[in-house]
Amino acid sequence: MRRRTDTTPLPTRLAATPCAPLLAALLLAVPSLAAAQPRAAVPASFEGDCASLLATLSGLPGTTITAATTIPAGAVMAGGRQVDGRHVGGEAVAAHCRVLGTVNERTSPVDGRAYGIDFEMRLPLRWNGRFFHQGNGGLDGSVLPALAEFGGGPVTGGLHQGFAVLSSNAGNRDRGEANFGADPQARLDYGYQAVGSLTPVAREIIRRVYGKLPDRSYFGGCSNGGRHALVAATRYAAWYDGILAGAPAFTLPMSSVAQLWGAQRYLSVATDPANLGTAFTPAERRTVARAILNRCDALDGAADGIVQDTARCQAAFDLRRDVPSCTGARDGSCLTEAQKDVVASIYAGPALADGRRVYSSFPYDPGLSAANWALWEFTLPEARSTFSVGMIFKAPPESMTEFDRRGFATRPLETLASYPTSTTPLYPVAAMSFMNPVNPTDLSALRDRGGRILLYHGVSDAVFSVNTSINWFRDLDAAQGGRAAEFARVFPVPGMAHCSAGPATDQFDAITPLVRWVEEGIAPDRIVASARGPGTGGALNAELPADWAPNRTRPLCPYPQVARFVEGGNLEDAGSFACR
Ligand SMILES: [Ca+2]
Repeated sequence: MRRRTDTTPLPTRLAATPCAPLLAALLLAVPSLAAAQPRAAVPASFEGDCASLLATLSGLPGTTITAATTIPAGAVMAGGRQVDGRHVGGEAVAAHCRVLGTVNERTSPVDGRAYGIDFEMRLPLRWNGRFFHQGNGGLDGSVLPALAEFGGGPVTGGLHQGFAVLSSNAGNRDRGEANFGADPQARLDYGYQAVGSLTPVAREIIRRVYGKLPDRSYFGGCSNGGRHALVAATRYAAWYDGILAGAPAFTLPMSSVAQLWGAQRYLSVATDPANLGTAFTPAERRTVARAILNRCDALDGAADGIVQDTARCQAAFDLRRDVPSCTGARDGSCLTEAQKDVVASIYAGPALADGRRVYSSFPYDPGLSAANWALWEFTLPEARSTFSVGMIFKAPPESMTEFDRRGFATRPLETLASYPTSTTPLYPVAAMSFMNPVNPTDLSALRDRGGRILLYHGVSDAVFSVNTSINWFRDLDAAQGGRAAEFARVFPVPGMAHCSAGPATDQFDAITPLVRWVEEGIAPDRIVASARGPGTGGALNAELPADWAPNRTRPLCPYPQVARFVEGGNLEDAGSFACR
């Protein structure tokens, strides 16, 4: 039975709390670290007028609510796709209230600009009793719609499933630019403190709107959003029960340094220095992808254009041996020895002269043919990593004019790799501290309260290596005496690029299996993913091989298991594959 909700503003101590520096009173409302048993959320509803929430939510400490509006059923769609600016297909998301607000509005004493943790919450009228904190990507800086959607063509979303969903700008308003790095507090907010400031506000909003705190709370995102989720798992475990981390950006500052180093390497073989993509052209990448498939495709029992057994493939494939070496001019069918050196070194990952690794290796996988792979290798190092390394991950920051788009080309790796640990009196916390999960192999607080953590990661992710997720799991498993899978699992997505795309089955619902794990104790042994081919209704993936069924399905398997073909089955159907 749905619970009728009292929407009267609660005359709690909160209403009397002055706008103290953030929310000491709310912080006291952290739930206890008890009850490790699975427990399901109980739905409730909001039956008032969304506009009334302006009054209901007044007086939240440190918080300004700026709007509360009704979003009618169908105004937002889950799934489907855009055609000529019109949404086609998908399912209508139910009516909900959209609340906009800001926490910690302030003026920076350093750069004089206005900062605030802007957020929106989407609150379903028929609520499933759960909170979903949506981590956004890149450098944050804008409030993306709080839909909690995942995968290349979302098949559902947290809002569509009835969650109350929160999204924020993580404390800066630079819309993906890095100028906020001048402000020390904005750095910390981007790293983790925006989550710490917003979570108690969101919980209190839920309590006032529905009359109770969320029964279960989830945090999910991909890329930097996956990093936010992992950071929450270590810093704010008391507030979250389920963590969904897609392509989580472990050691993001060092990943950005690795991107700059990789760009330097590509520059050495680029035929046009103004276009790094000429170092390794689309035709050349397809040649390498074919060579990988030749060696590795059948290792999983199915010659189907997907390399499921990534680990065995690394032993089976040899770039120097298996890719033809050019004997004349480069024509796309071969690589020069210099190109092979560059590509092999980038896959191996950067290391300092004394052998210390700066960033992880990457596995060979045919997904390097994807446009998204090239975007991260050739475009974003200059277009983003220069700015983020200089302005956010270095102390003191360097302005973009000083650290220009070619500034990266002349700085040695040793210099670049020293930035993320640098500090000054004005910037006393190093990027490697404020960006990373705290001791990511100690998740005992999350584990002990029955929390669960689910990672997914594209095997051809060119910026955040899937190996970082696998290495994390192996370290966690060692720390947990081989029992990490009881509360943490990693699902590699073969062929998938960064968060989506590539020759892959890249649409899936990872929220439902996580909820079932947290609330029913049923661990996810496989997640069925599907392709986005022509006619399947979702956003079209133009990079699918023509010989794949448009609606091909595959199981995503928890590492170290691999999807293996069962003799006699239909090659296009997930049911023909076993995780083992
Ligand atoms: Ca295969």
